[in-house]
Amino acid sequence: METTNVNVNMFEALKADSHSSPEEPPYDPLPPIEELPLPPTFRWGTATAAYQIEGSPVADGKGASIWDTFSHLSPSRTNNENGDVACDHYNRVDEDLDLMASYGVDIYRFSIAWARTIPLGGRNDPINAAGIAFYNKLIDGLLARDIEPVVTLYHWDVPAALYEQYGAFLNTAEFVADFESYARVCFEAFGDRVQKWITFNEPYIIAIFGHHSGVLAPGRCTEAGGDSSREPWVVGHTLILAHAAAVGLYTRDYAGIQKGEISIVLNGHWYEPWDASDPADREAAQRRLEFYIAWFGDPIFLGRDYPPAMRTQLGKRLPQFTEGERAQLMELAPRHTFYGMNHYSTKFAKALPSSPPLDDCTGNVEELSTDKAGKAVGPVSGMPWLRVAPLGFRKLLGWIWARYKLPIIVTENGCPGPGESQMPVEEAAEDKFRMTYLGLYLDAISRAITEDGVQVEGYYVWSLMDNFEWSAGYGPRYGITHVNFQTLVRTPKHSAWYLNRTFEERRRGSQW
Ligand code: GBH
Repeated sequence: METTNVNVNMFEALKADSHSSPEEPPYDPLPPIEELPLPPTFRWGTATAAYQIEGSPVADGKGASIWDTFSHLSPSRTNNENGDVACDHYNRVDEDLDLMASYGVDIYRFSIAWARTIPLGGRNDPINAAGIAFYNKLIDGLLARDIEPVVTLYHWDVPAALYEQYGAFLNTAEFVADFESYARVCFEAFGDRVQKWITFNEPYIIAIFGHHSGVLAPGRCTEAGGDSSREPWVVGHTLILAHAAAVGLYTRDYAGIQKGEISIVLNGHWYEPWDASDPADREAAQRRLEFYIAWFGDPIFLGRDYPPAMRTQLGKRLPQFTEGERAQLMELAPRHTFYGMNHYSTKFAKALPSSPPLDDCTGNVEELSTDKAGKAVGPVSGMPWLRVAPLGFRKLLGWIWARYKLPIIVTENGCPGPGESQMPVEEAAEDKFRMTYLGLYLDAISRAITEDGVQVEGYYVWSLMDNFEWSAGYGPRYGITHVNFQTLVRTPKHSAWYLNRTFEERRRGSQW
């Protein structure tokens, strides 16, 4: 197997890179990659989402999802691209399974396309046997290669019919009933072989990016006929109750026999105060984390109401949990055995002086990429918002652990390299920037475990392969495998071998 030595200080290279652009702000030196140890039980893998890789939007009876609709709007809101072919994973599943096996992954996190299994989505709608068969083939192929399937029930692709009929998440009672029914179909069909379930991927993004800014499907916002001051909070409420319904169902009817676990994946940046000497900015950073993460984390993992800062600011626009729902959340909170954490980067939080506008969703906080002194948290990746900040990651691991006391699984982490989308495959495959990012973020996990006492159990890199990056189309490349979107040829990047080797070695570390 090919190995790549990145056990060098890449910082100089990164600095040179960022200084090639005159507008790039300075940042404090990053630590060198030490390749610190991880527990022998630590599990690693790759992650994907159905719409981003599968293609075949109508094959074998699949129904349309809101992403099929959204990616075909005119004018385009997805860079004139769509997921009709994507990585053609639907037809290349065997090749992709072999690829993962060659990387030596322990797990594979993928999502089920709801509209493949129930084309119209609803609780009285027919089940599509061919859709079930596809995921059976995938799951059996993983197990045959000794790879554990980790299944996300919902990664942003609600059946279009449910959105057309009742607005999907906007109708809490209807959506909860349909989601619970869909979850049952999945537990019945796959639960004999799947031990780790995730209900929703990133409820914050579904609520805010889908119903506040409208950048992602279904693209709602005040300017487009929605209500950014109200709808995101309704959507968040629905997601919490739909999650609870699925967890309740699983613990009642399936956990005893199938012996699996179920949780949710929350994403969020870490926030540093813009002016660390200003108490208002320090509070703003905390408040921003609560509006991002504790919005879902407190009700789900603590069985509590929304964070007090949210109640104070949002008043009646933040829905109430009924007595019965509170009791349900309290009962289910301790059933969660892990916290799924998607994390990419760190930002600065600056307190805004006046009272927030009605459609504020941040906690009255301005988010910045530089602090008061004009410094960035780290070098910029291929995405302007994504800077290399392993210390922020370590702090967020500690924040989540302190608040929820649950073992953390990092269910997504990764980045596109600067300029990577313009590179020929040979150059893109030598992805030193990504290896440096991954190496530093894995060191942060090691430090969080050994020095801060945080329990971290696994790491799933985003992503197995370059794919359809939602509104950005095929521009940003997050894969550890290069995909040529004309020929669909897959080419492993060096980071794939780096992860393979580094997990082998780190898990043999001396601490354990
Ligand atoms: C994840 O979302 C998704 O689960 C995955 O499907 C996706 O491909 C992957 O990340 C890479 O994007 O408001 O300027 O800070 C991450 C969602 C997208 C949230 C970018 C924060 C930053 C824009 N993130 N977003 S900004």
